[in-house]
Amino acid sequence: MSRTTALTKDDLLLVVDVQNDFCPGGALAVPDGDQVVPVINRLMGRFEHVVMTQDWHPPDHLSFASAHRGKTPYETVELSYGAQILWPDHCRQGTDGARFHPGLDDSRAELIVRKGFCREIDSYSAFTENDRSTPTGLTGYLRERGLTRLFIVGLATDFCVLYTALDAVELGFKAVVIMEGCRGMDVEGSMEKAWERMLEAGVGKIGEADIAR
Ligand code: VGL
Ligand code: ZN
Repeated sequence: MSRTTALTKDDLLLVVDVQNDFCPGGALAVPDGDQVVPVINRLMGRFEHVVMTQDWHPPDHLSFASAHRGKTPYETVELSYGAQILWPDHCRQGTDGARFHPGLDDSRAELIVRKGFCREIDSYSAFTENDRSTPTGLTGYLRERGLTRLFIVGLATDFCVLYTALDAVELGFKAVVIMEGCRGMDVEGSMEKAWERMLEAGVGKIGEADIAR
């Protein structure tokens, strides 16, 4: 019996935040973040549908420590919707850091979802912002297009990939994370916790080689 996954025309590759600021040398670099680029380029050729997300913050975004007097990155503050980790300034709209990694092939992307552009709200998930109520529009797009299963790759496994996968399942989609296509920040055990939460929620975890040829 084979345990490979066969792709169909209702499957989508969702490429999360493969941007310069999340790659080595960037403002919020994920260790080895750039190593996902060749994997994702290869995977894009296997899918009928590709959507990408782009973290896209105004310069005074409230997820930036610099927007709060006396605060430093990785501290937590209370925003209107609850606890929010503060980050170094990253993915500011129109900057080089916000651009996709130059090696990433974006030619197959049929939609680019920008997120985190409301000054007061951060957005880890590609579906719903951190206030847990403001939609990005991705749910409507997928439903209208009849796309039901998401294969998720990108940065970072323990933040934007995690919340995107959890929301996908909660919204009634199937979600599968392709391991080699992701890298995590791993702050205080966040990687192990992320996989625990995803597997418990019913998110699939596969390797690139598990996709049927
Ligand atoms: C991300 C922290 C802040 C991510 C984005 O893409 O995982 N993490 N903004
Ligand atoms: Zn961000």
